[in-house]
Amino acid sequence: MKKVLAMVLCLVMVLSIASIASAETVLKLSEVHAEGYPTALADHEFARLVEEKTEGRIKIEVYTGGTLYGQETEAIEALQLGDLAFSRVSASPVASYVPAINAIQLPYLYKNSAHQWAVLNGEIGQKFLADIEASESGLVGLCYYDAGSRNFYLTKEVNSVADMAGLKIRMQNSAMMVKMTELLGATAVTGIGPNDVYSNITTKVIDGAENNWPTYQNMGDYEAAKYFILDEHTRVPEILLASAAVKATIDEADWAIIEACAQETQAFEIAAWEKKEKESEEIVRAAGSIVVELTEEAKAEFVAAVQPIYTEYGAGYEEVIEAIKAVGDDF
Ligand code: BDP
Repeated sequence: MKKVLAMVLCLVMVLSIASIASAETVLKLSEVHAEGYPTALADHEFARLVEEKTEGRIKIEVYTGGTLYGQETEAIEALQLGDLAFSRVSASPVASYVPAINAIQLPYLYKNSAHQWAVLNGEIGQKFLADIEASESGLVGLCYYDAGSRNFYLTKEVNSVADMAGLKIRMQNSAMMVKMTELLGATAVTGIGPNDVYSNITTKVIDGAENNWPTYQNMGDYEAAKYFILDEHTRVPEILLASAAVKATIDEADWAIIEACAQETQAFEIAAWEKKEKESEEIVRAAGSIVVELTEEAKAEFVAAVQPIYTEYGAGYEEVIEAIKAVGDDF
């Protein structure tokens, strides 16, 4: 009798272990930045929180350095197909699938970082984030992260809009950003993932690119293009995206945990961002990068040159653009 009981107990244990194992859902997250970059740190924190708060039911594997998808448009399409669960991407390529997102990343829209964050974490920004899912793009926006401001970096010195003429500049896969480059008189080159910018500068396929201090430094691009033009043309936030198709397979309560964990990582990323932004600036300056501070007149020329974007990409969003600008009165 005892033997039978022991066997039954054993069987129960084996079966329950098996059911625990099969109840674990493993989801992938794709990231173009290397380990240690602020967004990559946030991805891992997100994975850690989700595993902890779902008590191991959901495990997120983070793939950094663009190893899963080298271009964010590829990752976004994988999310739409349900082949990928999460991807931390820049808002620029998201607008190719959810055009409304262009309204929160128009050139020279924000006065400074505080203005941008008051908008993104206020009613306007949260509505745009929710619109990603409502647009039926197959994408779900979980939270915004910081990416500072973007600036051109080139192999040639630029002090005015006229100096931009004819330069071949790698831009993100975004029609609006391409248009902006053209309005400045340069030629936009798309289809190059951020990890391939350095090699394309050294082989002279492009004369440079544009990005924030951390990407310029972390990707090593500062070693190929030493002029960093502080024109601060855009403030493009990062977005942690999820796949709507994958969301549909997850228990509702667990999805609520996922959403809350994503929100929780925002402050974590912003803290890491602030530290990295300073460090990167110091590194590139020490390495001999030439930082061009545009004169007020030159900056005004850049701002004026890109204004047609507001008519083309801001059409239908006039009121919200005014509201975004009005938030800036407090800063
Ligand atoms: C960086 C963003 C990254 C983009 C990259 C780019 O963090 O998500 O992929 O720019 O220019 O600032 O492609």
